Amino acid sequence: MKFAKILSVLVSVAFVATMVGCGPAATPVPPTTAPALTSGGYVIPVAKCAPNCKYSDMTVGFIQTGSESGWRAANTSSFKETATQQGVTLKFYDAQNKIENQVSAFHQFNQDPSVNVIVLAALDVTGYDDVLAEAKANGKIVILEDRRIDAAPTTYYTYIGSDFITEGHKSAAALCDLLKNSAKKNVVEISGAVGASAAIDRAKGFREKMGDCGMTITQSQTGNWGVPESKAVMAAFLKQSTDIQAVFAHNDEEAIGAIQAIEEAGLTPGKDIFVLGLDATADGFKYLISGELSADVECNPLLAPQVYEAALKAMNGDATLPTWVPSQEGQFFSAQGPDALKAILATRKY
Ligand code: GYE
Repeated sequence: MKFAKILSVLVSVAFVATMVGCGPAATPVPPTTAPALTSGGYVIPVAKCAPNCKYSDMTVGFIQTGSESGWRAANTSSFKETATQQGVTLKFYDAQNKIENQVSAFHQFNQDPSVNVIVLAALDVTGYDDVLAEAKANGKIVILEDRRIDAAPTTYYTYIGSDFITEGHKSAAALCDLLKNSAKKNVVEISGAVGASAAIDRAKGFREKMGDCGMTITQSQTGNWGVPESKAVMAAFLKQSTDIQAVFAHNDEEAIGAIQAIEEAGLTPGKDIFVLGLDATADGFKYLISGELSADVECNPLLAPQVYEAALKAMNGDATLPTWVPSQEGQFFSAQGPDALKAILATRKY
């Protein structure tokens, strides 16, 4: 009898203890806010001002490639002008086409407490892993503009830029059409800077479609996005062989360099050799209108409004944006005629 009495006392003490709890009352744990995760698995470093952050709360560290082309100048103006219009604080860095400069600027911005968003126009598809990891550790929002990189989508909020492979496809289709009455279809390629996703993907896209009409790339070399270097490259191609029916140039400056070399060789661009460029800048239009350039595949440099809008979404913890926002682009042909092309040019900002 005595043992049963002791046991019942112990049981009741244990129950009371759990109800009342021996120790002091547990502090209520606030409900955990699930990290804002994009579809690419990127954990958004949501800003303190969320969900009501404004452009005036945004300080962007912008890492530009350099100033290698008309396209690049338009891209830079887009970021500077839109920042002023929106009231965004912009810290602009020109890497002068050196990747080591981009990496050190990225590190500087990671260490800069005033910077909450870092925007990168990547010179190369690799080489940023360390600074991307540092940005994550330092709570910096990272957005890629213009060019993609070979990095996991867990390392950046989104990429806003062109579908360069499709631009390559369009280029092949345009040259196929221009060469439809030509028995021979030998094409020389003046490619963009080695390592740049724009050059890699345009070349890939073109090669995916050139077989549609039996085109062959007989010579290929980089013109580093510039006129003088591309002129020298085209002159060397012509010295090697004049059995060339078309030029696939990765931007307008390279196309203009090729045109100059063709004319200096006593040949007529648009008649003896068809030249295609990419970007469709004002300079490109000038040569379309003269007929020296036969086709120009557009690449949109005016990306700043979309990039700042995406950055503000990220600051406010909005995880709905896809990991890639491709640009909408067209293409233009000298066959459209000078009047029509002049009318279009008059409506364009670059
Ligand atoms: O085609 C060229 C510039 O990345 C799309 O870079 C850009 C390219 C553009 O230098 O003109």
